[in-house]
Formats: sequence, structure tokens, C-alpha cells
Amino acid sequence: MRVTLVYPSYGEEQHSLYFPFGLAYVASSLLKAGHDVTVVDMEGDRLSAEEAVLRTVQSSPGIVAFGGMVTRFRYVRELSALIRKELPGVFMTAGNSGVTTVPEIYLKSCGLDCVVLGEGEVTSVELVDAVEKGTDWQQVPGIAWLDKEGALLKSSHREPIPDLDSLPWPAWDLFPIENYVSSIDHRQKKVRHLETLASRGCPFNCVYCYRIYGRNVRRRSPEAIVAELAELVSRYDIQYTGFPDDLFTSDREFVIKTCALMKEKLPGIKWSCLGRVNTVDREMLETMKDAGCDWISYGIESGSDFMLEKMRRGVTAQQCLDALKLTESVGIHAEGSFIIGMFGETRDTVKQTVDFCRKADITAPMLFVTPYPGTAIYNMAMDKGLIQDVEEFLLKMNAADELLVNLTDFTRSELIELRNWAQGTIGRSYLLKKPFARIPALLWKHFKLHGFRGLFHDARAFLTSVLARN
Ligand code: B12
Ligand code: SF4
Repeated sequence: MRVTLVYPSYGEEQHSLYFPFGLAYVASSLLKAGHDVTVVDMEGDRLSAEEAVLRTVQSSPGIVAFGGMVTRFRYVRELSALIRKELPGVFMTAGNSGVTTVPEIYLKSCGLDCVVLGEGEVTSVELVDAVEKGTDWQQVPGIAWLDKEGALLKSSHREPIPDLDSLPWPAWDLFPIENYVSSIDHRQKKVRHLETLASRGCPFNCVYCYRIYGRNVRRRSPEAIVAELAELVSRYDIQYTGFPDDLFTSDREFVIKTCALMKEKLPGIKWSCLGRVNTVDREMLETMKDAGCDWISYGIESGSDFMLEKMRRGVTAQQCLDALKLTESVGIHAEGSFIIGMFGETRDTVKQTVDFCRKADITAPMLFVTPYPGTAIYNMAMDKGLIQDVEEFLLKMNAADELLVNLTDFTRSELIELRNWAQGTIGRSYLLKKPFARIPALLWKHFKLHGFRGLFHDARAFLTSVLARN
């Protein structure tokens, strides 16, 4: 059957491109099952909604299926309405973590026939088979739909795919892959890159995080991961890769084995991953460094032990500091990310985070906490009546840098002011600690990436921040 997979826009003017693995895995499974798959990549091809609809209609689909994370809900809503007008009888579905956590909203607002819950590879194949053959698709496990009265119905639970090595590689070539490979990577560097997924799931339980694959971690074999990477090198000439798993470092033995194989088969390839401070040690980091790892991003989130406990992080600020220093000491760049505005946040806890960054000598983005559907804090926010209208909440989501729900005792403007102060102080302290090295390096980096526009933007931001110092 002809299936058109639509990847909605990211919603920002300028950004790096991240390859949509979920949709690409679904695409390769459908291809393997003999279906005819077209991808309309609004993001990768920078399509307007009208262009995306036109391409979708021109592909003459039997099924249209949307991907994209929860923040892209509004695009799915817009596109689905436009496509429905052009193709009134087409079967429409969607999958991703948003659909999985708030299926009723997607079904109601986007006029979808059903949605795919959780892991999509097997479910999408069975669903397309059933629609093609005209059998009862509601018998396919792992889907949800609305009955005539608008009540949510779900089929039986879909078991996780036991062996990830059995999945075909993502269907990279259905996407405008060169745009992804040659885009600025997540470190803001220009290098040919494409990432690979090594595992699904995370054993931890942080309150602001939703894990579509749950706490039981499934890992691919190091051999399969390295074979895929070798293919990416030979097909697309990549020089850089990374593992955007929930948590790449959750199992020491797995990391060490994968590194040994990477070192042997892919010398010269550099890479990055997401880490957790209590899952790394010196020997492991040295092994990673030796296998080409040059960058680890740790979700630090706060410099306050009180807040870390509230977030169920299970680590202390001191552990975070030690891990950052250890990582840098073996020659891997350690990056931290922070959030502000969790339940219980105070001026003191924010100051502790700022002090933490000074001590760690890092600069880092500080994002407002957002209670995404499926997280513990989403349930708490719902219980407290802080999210009155879920659809409105989803529609407001964009690049994740705005304050959408205030979980604190501060007023909205106080919290925004506090964030701006903290972010400015962290950035300024970092630059002024080694001004002659860091300021020119920053300006040069942004000039290379964005030309004079980037340079002026940076210079103005820095001067404003120095003048506003308090
Ligand atoms: C890489 C990544 C990113 C990348 C972008 C990825 C991309 N291409 O869009 C970047 C770094 C940009 C990013 C940003 C953000 N991210 Co993010 N990200 C991830 C991460 C770590 C991996 C995604 C991935 O590739 N997974 C692997 C693939 C195979 O899984 P999948 O995408 O879920 O796809 C499967 C199913 O969902 C389903 N499926 C997916 N699409 C489709 C389509 C169809 C038709 C079907 C049938 C099935 C289907 O089948 C797929 C295969 O099994 C996930 C965590 C995770 N492990 O999933 C978070 C995650 C998706 N991100 C999340 C969040 C919150 C964000 C941010 C808002 C964070 C922030 N505060 O900045 C921003 C959003 C920015 C924006 N404007 O949209 C949350 C979403 C929470 C939620 N309730 O939906 C997650 C789950 C992290 C978490 N644990 O909380 N992210
Ligand atoms: S934030 Fe990271 S460590 Fe915590 S549960 Fe999510 S993936 Fe796991």
C-alpha cells in the first residue's frame, strides 16, 4: 500500500537539523514489509504547510501518517486539516511520544482515524496491512481511536520489540539526507554528521522526563551499532556521530564493549553522547575518549541538592561537579544543561545553580521546566489545575525556551526575570573568567556559523548583559 509519512516542522527560524529516527525506523519497517513509502519532510526540506500538503496529495497515498515530537502538535493539527480537505477519504494516523501520552487530544483535534501508541515499527506494519486488506484494523495491538460518541478506545497492549538488532536500519535515503548530514550539529559545529541509536529505555525515574520505552533498557549489540556506523561513513562520508539514546551510559560493560569495537573498526570517527553523572567513572571515560568521544552532555538540571531531590535525580550537586571535572580531566568536553522553575524552586536554589556553574566553570542553557505529557510533573500540574486546557497547552509549545506553565510560587514575570538573571550571570561569569580566550572564541564561532549577523547579535547580548550587571 502507498503510505506517506509526514514529518512536521520544528517551528524555529534557525536551528540545527536532527534526523527523525522514529519516523525513519517506521519507514524502513514498512518498506521491508513491501509497502510503498514516501516521506514529506517539512523540516528537512524547509517546506511551507502548503508545499507539504501538495507533496502529500501528489503522492496519492492510501495512508497518511504523521511523526514529530509533542512540540509539533500544532503543525500536525494544521496539516491534517488541510490534507483532510484535499483527500477526504484517506486513512490518517500518527505516532510519537505526544500521541502516546495524550492520544485523545490528537484524535479529536486532528481528525485522525487512529494513533499508534509507543514503539511503532511492528504496529505500523500490521496497521497498514490491515487497512490494505480491509480487515479489522482495531484488532491490531498498540493503537487507539475514538468511537462514534468520541470516547477513547484502545486495542490490546503492544509488547516491546525484544531484539533491536532485528530491525532494519533507518530509511535514511527517503529523507533529504544531505541536508541533515551537512547541517550544523548539536554542538553548533559544521562537520558531516549523522547519529545512531544504540539503546531504548532508561532505568532512572526523573520527574520531568517521559520515557516512551520505559525503564527496562534494551540495547543493540555493539557489532550491529558499529556495522551501521560503518555504513554511514561509507554512504555519507560522515566524520562525526553520536548516540541520542535516552541514556547511552546506563550500562558500563555495554559502553566499554562498544568503544572497543569502535576503536578497532572506526578509527578517526569522533562522537558524543548523553550521560548521567552517576553512571560514569574514570576508566570508562578514558575508554570512551580513546574510542573518539569528545563531548558528553550531562543533564545536571540544578546546583541545589534540595531541587535535585525534588526531581528524583538520585545524585548530589557534588557528584555532578565531580563528574564534570572528571570528564574534562580525561580530555572529553563536558556540557551541562539546567532547568529552572520546578515545584519548590526559590531564589536560593537558583543562586545555588549559578554558583554551581561558576564552580564548574561552565556556561549552559537554562530552560524553563515544562510538564510534558507523560511525566510525573504533568500529573502534578494537572492535579493542581495548572493546565486548564491540554490542547491549548500543546498548541503553545514551540522551541522549549518559553515559560508555558508556572509550577513555582513566583509570579510569571518574577520567574522570567530570575531566569534571565541566572542565565546572564552564568554566561558572563564564564566569559569573564578567561576573557581574552573565551570572548574572541565565541565571537569567531558565531561569525563562522552566522556571519556578521551572528557577531553583532553576540556582541550586543554580551554588552547588554555586562551593563545590566547586578
Ligand atoms: C534526539 C531527541 C531530541 C532532538 C530532536 C529529535 C528529532 N529528530 O526531532 C532534539 C535535541 C532537538 C530534541 C529537542 C527536544 N526534545 Co527531545 N528527544 C530526543 C530523544 C533523546 C531521542 C528521540 C529519538 O530519536 N528516539 C528514538 C526513536 C526511534 O524513537 P521515537 O522518536 O520515540 O519513535 C518511535 C515511536 O515514538 C514511534 N513513532 C514515532 N514517530 C512515529 C510516526 C508514525 C507514523 C508511527 C506509526 C510511529 C511513530 O515509533 C518510533 C519507533 O519505535 C527523545 C528521548 C527518546 N529516547 O525518545 C527526546 C524526547 C522526544 N524529547 C523530548 C523533549 C521534551 C524535547 C524538548 C522539548 C526538550 C527541551 N526542553 O528542549 C525539545 C523540543 C524542541 C522542539 N522544538 O521540538 C521529550 C518528549 C516528551 C513528551 N512527553 O513527548 C523526550 C521523550 C525526552 C524525554 N525523555 O522526556 N529532542
Ligand atoms: S532524564 Fe535522563 S536519566 Fe532521567 S529518566 Fe530521563 S533519560 Fe533517564
